[in-house]
Amino acid sequence: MMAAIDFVKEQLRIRAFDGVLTERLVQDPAAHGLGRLPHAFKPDATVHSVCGYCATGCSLKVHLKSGHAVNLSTHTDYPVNLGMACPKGWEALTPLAASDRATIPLLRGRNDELEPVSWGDAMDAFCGRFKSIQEEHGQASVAFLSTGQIVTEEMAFLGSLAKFGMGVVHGDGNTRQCMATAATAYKQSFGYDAPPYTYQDFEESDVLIFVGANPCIAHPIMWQRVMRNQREPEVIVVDPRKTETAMAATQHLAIQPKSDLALFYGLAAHLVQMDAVDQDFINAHTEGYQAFVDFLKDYSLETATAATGLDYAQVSQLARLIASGKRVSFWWTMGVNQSYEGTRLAQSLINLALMTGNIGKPGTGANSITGQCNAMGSRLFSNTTGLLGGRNFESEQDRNAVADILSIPVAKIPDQPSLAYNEIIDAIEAGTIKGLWLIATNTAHSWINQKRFRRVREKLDFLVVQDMSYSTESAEIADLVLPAAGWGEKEGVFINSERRIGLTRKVSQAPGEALSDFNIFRLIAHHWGCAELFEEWTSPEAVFRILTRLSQGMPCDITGIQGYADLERAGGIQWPYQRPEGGARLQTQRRLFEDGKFYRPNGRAKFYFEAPRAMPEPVNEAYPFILLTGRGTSSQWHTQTRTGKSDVLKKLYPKNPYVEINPVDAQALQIRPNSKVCIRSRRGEVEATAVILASVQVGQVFMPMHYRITNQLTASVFDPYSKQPSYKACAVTIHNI
Ligand SMILES: Nc1nc2c(c(=O)[nH]1)N[C@H]1C(S)=C(S)[C@@H](COP(=O)(O)OP(=O)(O)OC[C@H]3O[C@@H](n4cnc5c(=O)[nH]c(N)nc54)[C@H](O)[C@@H]3O)O[C@H]1N2
Ligand SMILES: Nc1nc2c(c(=O)[nH]1)N[C@H]1C(S)=C(S)[C@@H](COP(=O)(O)OP(=O)(O)OC[C@H]3O[C@@H](n4cnc5c(=O)[nH]c(N)nc54)[C@H](O)[C@@H]3O)O[C@H]1N2
Ligand code: SF4
Ligand SMILES: [Mo]
Repeated sequence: MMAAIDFVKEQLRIRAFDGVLTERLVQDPAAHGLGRLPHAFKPDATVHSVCGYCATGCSLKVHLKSGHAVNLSTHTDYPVNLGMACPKGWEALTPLAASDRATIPLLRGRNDELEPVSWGDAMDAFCGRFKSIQEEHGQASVAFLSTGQIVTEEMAFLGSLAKFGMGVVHGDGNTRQCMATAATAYKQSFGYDAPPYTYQDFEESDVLIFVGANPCIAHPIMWQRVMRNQREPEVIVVDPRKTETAMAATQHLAIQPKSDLALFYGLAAHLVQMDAVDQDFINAHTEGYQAFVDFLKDYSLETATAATGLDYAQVSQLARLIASGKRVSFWWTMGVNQSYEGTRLAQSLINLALMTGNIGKPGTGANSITGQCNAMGSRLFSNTTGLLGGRNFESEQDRNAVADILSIPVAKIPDQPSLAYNEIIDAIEAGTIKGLWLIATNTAHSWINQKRFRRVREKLDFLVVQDMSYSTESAEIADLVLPAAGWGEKEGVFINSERRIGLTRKVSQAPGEALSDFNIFRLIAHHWGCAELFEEWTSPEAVFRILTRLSQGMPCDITGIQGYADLERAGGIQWPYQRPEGGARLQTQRRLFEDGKFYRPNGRAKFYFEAPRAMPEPVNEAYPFILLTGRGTSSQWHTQTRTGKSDVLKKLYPKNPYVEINPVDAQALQIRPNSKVCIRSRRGEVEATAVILASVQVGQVFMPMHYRITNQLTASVFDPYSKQPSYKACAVTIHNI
């Protein structure tokens, strides 16, 4: 009886505290430091902040006037962008003032409309609905899907709150759509998810091979770094399309979609035959080479030529360049990662770097370029498929280590990894997951095979969307919308493509009652009744210090960084970073594996390989074209919830959805420029404007992902190891309307 009374008293205490906290968070944000600009900023200060769009991680200088962010300029001394920025960066402040900003929580009411509610009611709905779903269907019946676009402190908070506090078992991120392949490939080959390069490598390489990457559009400032290369480099672009990057390169290999694996195995076989390999490096630092050589006996430059549709001369010239002994670097992005055999393809590039000793030295490397501003942060600290700090949920030792560092009971840590994004969607379809929480991702536009996703959504009992904007495709179909602050309205760190941890600052007030994701998580922790686990998680910087502790002894060890001031002073810091002995100066550019030691238990990198498979959805008579998808312009970002709000950017890209088609095909189908056409796949039918361009090959068409129609066509096909969607190729037919 006493115990029951104590329990009730405790509940009342929590509720009373919650009430006060909620009131104060909403009515008097200054009480929690939410509303004020950080005290360090004078009303007319210039604040250094890292851009919140792509993974390049440029530093921007935001100028305040009377406490308001009025404009920005670039930062000449920052080692990433050296004073440059792309159109999205220049326009980074504009979306903050968009008219569709989410300013108050919305809850779907009796008449099926989303209606404004207080944060208190929103929290009651969030906790009440999710808890009752868990009571009825089990702990694992609520899941979350997060992002590579919130700060690392928020990602870690979300993953820890959901998994340790709310008993959620399954949570994944939109980084599954993007980086899972590279992460899996590195983990297997190197023993840890560790892109090895530093941006200086763009400038120090003699031969840069870009595979399935269009940095002119997607990472313009990385491309500027290539342009600064003084070594007269050969720049080779392997892409079915003659992209902006391919046009600027010294060589374009217009490969047939999804034939890359045959190309790189053919090149590897040729290098072996020519004895153009670095046998000393192979012997000292790798494992599995002989098995790889045995496997390669079926491959040659001839098989590569036959499979890819490339000229023999082109392929053999590439082989000669790789064999030349110069500094060769391999770079890849979504043309590799978003493939049904992406992991092995990424590893075919890793294998080439390893066998030629092109790793750990200036201008070399097997280098995956990341996409979103904090994709790398999510890979290490989102606590989704991997436990905090690049650990494993299955490992008792790892669970104990995390429980120890966080001072939480080890029983709170699940002993199984999360289902991947696609498996969470499958579980919703199967009826085992009933509640879903989306944070900073717009699944109802960006996920593959949208019609299926819309059908699956109907099976959810409760969908929560936490976003900056009311008008996203996902927010529109939510049961509860939690209004979030965006980039520039909160602080924390992003980790860029070269592992550089950079600080992003609060320079503007979030509108209305929108709260930073960080404070939304605090609020939820209190309402859920698990705040005692997060007593130390009081501010982003306090969490950053927790992250440094979590990194201790891991390959990403950043125990040398004491706080945000260190990051600001140093111009960002690449992981790993332990404090140098004797106070040695920090090098601003650092690459991994200079000592040839990899993270696998025996210190050696491993060769992974597997025979290429046929395309899951090849063309046929009914669907004779391969649809390629990707980035359209440097002024468009993903589902356009931010770049679609800038009048300046809107002038720089086509307003309406379009499809690019080769002139030969257009003529055969009597499609005229700018006419309306219908594109149909086995999953859907959409309309777009025809753009006739020789940059796409005959038999292929291209549609940018920024328009919501594109993913109505794509197919639910995934890489078996990384579970990343194969967005880049499906069969379609096209005709005039
Ligand atoms: N402006 C802008 N910049 C962005 C983004 C954005 O939305 N807008 N998004 C960011 C994010 S999250 C990401 S992940 C990156 C993506 O950056 P990228 O990967 O560079 O961009 P994509 O256009 O998706 O794909 C790159 C290329 O892959 C090619 N490709 C398709 N199939 C194949 C194939 O089978 N083989 C080969 N070799 N190539 C193929 C496509 O033709 C395309 O040109 O960009 C980041 N930067
Ligand atoms: N067909 C096709 N589809 C693709 C791709 C492709 O190449 N082809 N690429 C895939 C790739 S690589 C990616 S990364 C995904 C991207 O897909 P998404 O992540 O779904 O796209 P975004 O538009 O970036 O969505 C981010 C959402 O977060 C919100 N937001 C921004 N900042 C914040 C914040 O600080 N807090 C909160 N709570 N919300 C915020 C934005 O308003 C927006 O709604 O798309 C994938 N989809
Ligand atoms: S290149 Fe990327 S990080 Fe740099 S300004 Fe453009 S969007 Fe921002
Ligand atoms: Mo991405």
